[in-house]
Amino acid sequence: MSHVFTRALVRPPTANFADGLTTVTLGAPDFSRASAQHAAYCTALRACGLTVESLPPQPAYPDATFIEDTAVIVPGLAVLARPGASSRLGEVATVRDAVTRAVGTVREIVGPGTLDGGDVCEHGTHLFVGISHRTNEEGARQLAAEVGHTASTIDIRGVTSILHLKSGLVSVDDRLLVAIDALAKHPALAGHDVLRVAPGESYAANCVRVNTRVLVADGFPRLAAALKSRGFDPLPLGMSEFQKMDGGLSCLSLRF
Ligand code: CIR
Repeated sequence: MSHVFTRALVRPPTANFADGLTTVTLGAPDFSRASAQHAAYCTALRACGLTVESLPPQPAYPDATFIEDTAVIVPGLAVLARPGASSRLGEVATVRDAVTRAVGTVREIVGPGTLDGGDVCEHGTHLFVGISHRTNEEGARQLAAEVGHTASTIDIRGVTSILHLKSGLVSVDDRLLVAIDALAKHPALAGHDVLRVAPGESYAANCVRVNTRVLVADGFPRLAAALKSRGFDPLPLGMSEFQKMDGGLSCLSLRF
């Protein structure tokens, strides 16, 4: 089951978090507010029943709090990613031991493949993999071969509002996807039940199903209401400081 988890790996932001990559123009993040939001995120994961392992902050890698991008974990297997941004490549070595301890069987994406975990949307036993400015076709091909799930790619390089596929497409259960308008009509989603986020709420698309709850960014009431009406139990979390660095809820943990 792709939404049932017992553990999570996280990494709090570093004081130089604002030195990370970003394409948005929302201003510089506030470190102490980011730390508080991260702590609340960890509390929420625990409230969902997860054991949370927190890795040490990495001042050499200001984006390392977005730990999801460093690996893809499916039942019984972890695939270490190969981030497409050169400043983030070294982050993989910093999670290798923890991922190996946690999962046991570890494979990895190798060059010329590149893959950011944020481009991988696991939906039941199918993988949607975003071809983005970070993830290339070769990375997507290697991932599908390692995981053994069926896979389809979605080219998001022309969708300027999102960095990664999961910024705009997530699976909330094995039958329901949440998507931004720009992705909802993609041929790869034909035949799937898709809940479209309302105009003006596209940041909220990056919600995270964790056991009986769905973590949602605070301040996007229409998505929370739509999820409730479908029988889900949203858990709102402040994300303002991570949004300033192009990050969403899923990026802040590896769940397994
Ligand atoms: C980056 O540009 O790589 C980071 N500042 C944000 C990464 C967000 N990760 C994600 O959506 N999975």
